Amino acid sequence: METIDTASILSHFEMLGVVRDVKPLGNGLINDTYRVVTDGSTTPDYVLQRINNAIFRDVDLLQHNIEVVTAHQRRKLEALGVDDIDRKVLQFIKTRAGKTYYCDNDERYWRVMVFIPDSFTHEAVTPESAYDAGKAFGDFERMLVDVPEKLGETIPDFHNMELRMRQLVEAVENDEVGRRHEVLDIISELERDAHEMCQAERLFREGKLPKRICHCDTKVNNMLFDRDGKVLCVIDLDTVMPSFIFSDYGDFLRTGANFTAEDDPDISCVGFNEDIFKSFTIGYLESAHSFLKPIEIDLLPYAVALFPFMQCARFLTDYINGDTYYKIKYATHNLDRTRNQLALYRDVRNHYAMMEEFIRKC
Ligand code: GN1
Ligand code: MG
Repeated sequence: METIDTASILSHFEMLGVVRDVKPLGNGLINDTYRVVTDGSTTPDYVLQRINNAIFRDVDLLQHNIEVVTAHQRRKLEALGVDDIDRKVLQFIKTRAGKTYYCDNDERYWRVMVFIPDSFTHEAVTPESAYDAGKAFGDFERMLVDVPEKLGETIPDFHNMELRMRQLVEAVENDEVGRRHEVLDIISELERDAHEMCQAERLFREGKLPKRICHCDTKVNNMLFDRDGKVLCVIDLDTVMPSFIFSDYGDFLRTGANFTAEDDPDISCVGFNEDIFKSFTIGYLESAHSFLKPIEIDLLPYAVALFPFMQCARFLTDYINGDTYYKIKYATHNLDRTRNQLALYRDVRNHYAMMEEFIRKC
């Protein structure tokens, strides 16, 4: 394991207090995250994060997006007279050079945020918290409809299903580590449905479907809750960028409405939880219906299928490539994730009629 001199990294940031401890935080698959504990009760704790710049290649653009978005959120909440704003918007600490990130001598990129006290992440939701989560993501998107500048894409074509299929085909052709023969059945199932699942890109090219700023990584664990299980705020803002608005809806249900974790190797536990779907949908549409176009609402059930499908293709691509993208804990971790997401995708497809009917009623 690499050794990291956190004291030296932190010394570049305008932080308060004396650092007592630095320990790993959260379960993100891309960045490395630590909680920085400071001495005494008058100074905040902090979150130190190493931004994975093999994946986020333009850290300057990424941090600029985040600064624009959090400043915009803060202004909106202030205008609404909301209390406790520091618990509802992330706050980044500047370096002594006035930036919100620091690049060390080994070209590793770091940033520091204030840790929101008494906040928690969860890996699963209940029907009650799913309703709150729906409202929170709808509010998040609604707040960002009038961001005063055009944001760049921190990962170009991030949720472009056509690109994800091309990346899969390329991985299969190269078969870098000789795993193709293990997954032929999954590849052909994905290829069978690819045309249908790529419909968003076609609608976009035809000018029928817009892109707007959305979060693009609405996993359940990318949200902070307070002690009573109420949503405080949305975190992990690296992927906030223009995309299809239904991404946030579909991607949340991918983790929130799966009966089990996205990497549960026992696929008999995988399935689409209708109760979570219903509460999340009610909450989401309560805050998002005012700005969604009819086509964006019509595509919601499609998005619920698209995200496990896309995630299945992405995990599978990474497995075939020899696990170069997602953090893994054991050799077949990405394969287990792939099968899990495929099982969820299949089950979601059996719920199309129910979803359409429910969304119409909402
Ligand atoms: C990654 O960083 P994390 O764990 O919140 C990934 C998402 C995937 C997710 C799958 C930048 O999110 O797109 O849906 O893993 N983020 C990136 O669990 O690729
Ligand atoms: Mg995360």
